[in-house]
Amino acid sequence: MRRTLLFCAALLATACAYAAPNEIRGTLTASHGWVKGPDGVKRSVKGMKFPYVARRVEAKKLDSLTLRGQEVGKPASLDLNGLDFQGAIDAQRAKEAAEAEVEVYNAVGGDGYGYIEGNPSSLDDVAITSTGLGKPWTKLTFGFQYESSVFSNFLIRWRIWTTNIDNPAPQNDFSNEIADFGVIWNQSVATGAYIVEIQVNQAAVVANDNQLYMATQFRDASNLQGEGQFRGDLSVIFNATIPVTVGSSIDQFWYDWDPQPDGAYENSEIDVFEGSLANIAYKIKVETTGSAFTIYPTIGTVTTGTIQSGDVIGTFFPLDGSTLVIKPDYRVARGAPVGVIDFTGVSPTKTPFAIRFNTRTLASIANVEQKIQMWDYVNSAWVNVHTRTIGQTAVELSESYGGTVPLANFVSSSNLVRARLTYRNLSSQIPRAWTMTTDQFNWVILR
Ligand SMILES: [Ca+2]
Ligand SMILES: [Ca+2]
Ligand SMILES: [Ca+2]
Repeated sequence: MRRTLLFCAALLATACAYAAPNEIRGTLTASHGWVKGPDGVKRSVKGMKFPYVARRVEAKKLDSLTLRGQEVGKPASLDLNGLDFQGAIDAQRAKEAAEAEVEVYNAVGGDGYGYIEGNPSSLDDVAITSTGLGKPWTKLTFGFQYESSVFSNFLIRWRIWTTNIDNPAPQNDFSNEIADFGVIWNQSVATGAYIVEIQVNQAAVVANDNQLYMATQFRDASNLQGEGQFRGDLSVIFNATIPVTVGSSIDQFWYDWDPQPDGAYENSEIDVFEGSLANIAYKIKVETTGSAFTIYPTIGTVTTGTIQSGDVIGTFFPLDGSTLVIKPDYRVARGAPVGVIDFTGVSPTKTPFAIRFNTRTLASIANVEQKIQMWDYVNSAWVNVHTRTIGQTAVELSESYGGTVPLANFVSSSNLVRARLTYRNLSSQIPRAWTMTTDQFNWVILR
């Protein structure tokens, strides 16, 4: 059943009042989640760092007394005549045309933002332009209204599906999920509305379907799986007065309220606003030149440890019955890795857009610390990409570099890339006769 919501007509009063530039910049760390790559494989984004810039905007509150099933009187319709949104849109487009990235969806702009009080979970249909198909996302913009006067950290979770189906209640009515990840917002903010642009290129989100269904959830930050309580003092921001300028969205959204937010979006929860547009304020940009290359090491050198069996060929493919197995060398400084393999490859570009590693490794003992590092040719230093503990069960890992060193630093003037895989035993009591097995080690470089 579709309900009609009264979206405050007072939006008009602020439609022309541009918010003062009041930017907050920082970095958000992914608490959990994954993104499905163009090859259909889910890859973890946990621990990845996303730079962001946030700005204050004005957003008007709906009268919550009119919500949820009550029929409301028809408010005065919005009169957009005479408001020059097009000028602002054209200026923004001209600015972005000069950049290497392209908008494929834009429901952000103007100043007619709004929110429903106590709405920490909603979903909107997002039709991106065909330009965005198969291209890695660079920036994602969204908004939140912070209602409490006291700040505490919260978790923002995004879930993106490509198919809307009708499942029996109370199941979610969306399938074919391409991304589900969250970040912890820990920058103290005052009560008010914020539009936030985050840089997500490290996550290498790629949509192969132009019809997306994208949910935003605000939850308790103590559950790092994104399953915490919904935060009633945070609300999704809508762009209520100007239509979607790039891509499209039907004038409706999925209001996750029945009987309370549960993170399942049902077609019985579709809602509209009376006199205002029901589009969540999202913007998506992609890198149009992006394409992914798998890079196999041309050289693999065991710089610490001795080879028991195999060679670099064993690291090309996982689960191929071919591996590189090394034994530890304890003639190293105390606490230093006892197994180190240095790999060299050739990059398809001097200016990578994203660098990811695919590995499958194990040890013959438990509690072995493993690091992946990349050589920074500019600063002549190894830079850590990922650290984890491995053991006797092989683990496949697909990890992108999400740090702050410019990716071009990792490519030499002759297009070489160097990476290092280290093994260090964390237990001092173990027998010294053990082995480290590398079944796969390669890069995926996006350009
Ligand atoms: Ca629901
Ligand atoms: Ca919509
Ligand atoms: Ca192998």
